Amino acid sequence: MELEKKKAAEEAVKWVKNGMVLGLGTGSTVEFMIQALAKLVAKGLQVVGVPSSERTKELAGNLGIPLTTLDEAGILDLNIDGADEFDSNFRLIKGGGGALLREKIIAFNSKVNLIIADSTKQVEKLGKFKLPIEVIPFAKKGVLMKLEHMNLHPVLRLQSGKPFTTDENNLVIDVDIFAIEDVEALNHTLMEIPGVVETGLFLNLADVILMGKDSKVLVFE
Ligand code: ABF
Repeated sequence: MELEKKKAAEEAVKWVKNGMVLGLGTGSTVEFMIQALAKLVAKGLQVVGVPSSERTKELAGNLGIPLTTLDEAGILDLNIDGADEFDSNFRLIKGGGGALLREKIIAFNSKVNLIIADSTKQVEKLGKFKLPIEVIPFAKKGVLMKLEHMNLHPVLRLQSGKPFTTDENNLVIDVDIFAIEDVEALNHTLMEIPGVVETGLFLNLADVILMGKDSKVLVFE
């Protein structure tokens, strides 16, 4: 799968034009893209990136990619990000790496959203991967009870035995949505729960998906 990720990532940087303001996603596929982008920057390509996580900020910064903030940038020309799952309707589950909130804000503020993925991410039905939900710590108990009541089998995400915290100092609760048919309605219901900041369901956001498949890259648009 590493080869497929790298292939998709290398294809993605061909979409980058001189002078663009870029959204830089998070995850191992994006890391291949950042490495490829850094090589182009070293050869003179002029771009500026808005990182979607502290992890991406550190990597891109260390590799010499000029960075800015979303406040400074405003609308981004192109956002390149990974995904945990995607279906044929371009609906995504994201947030396995815990960066869903900033990733969704960047995606919403980008003219074009390019998703890069290996072929294991393509699914007929979303939900084999648990859906991450970002939650304000104060609301943890109530949100967990509500999600339990909705039969979504919520699990508070842990890291080294402690609650995982996002770059925005929130918690992540992972839920099982495989049995759900109407993910749009589910997303709406989840967003109505006080304390839920964002979900990892990215609906109507992806424009193009580049999927590595063996040594090729398939383009879905
Ligand atoms: C981010 O990284 C996420 O939203 C998604 O959770 C993850 C994909 O990771 P990888 O590219 O490592 O599979 O884009």
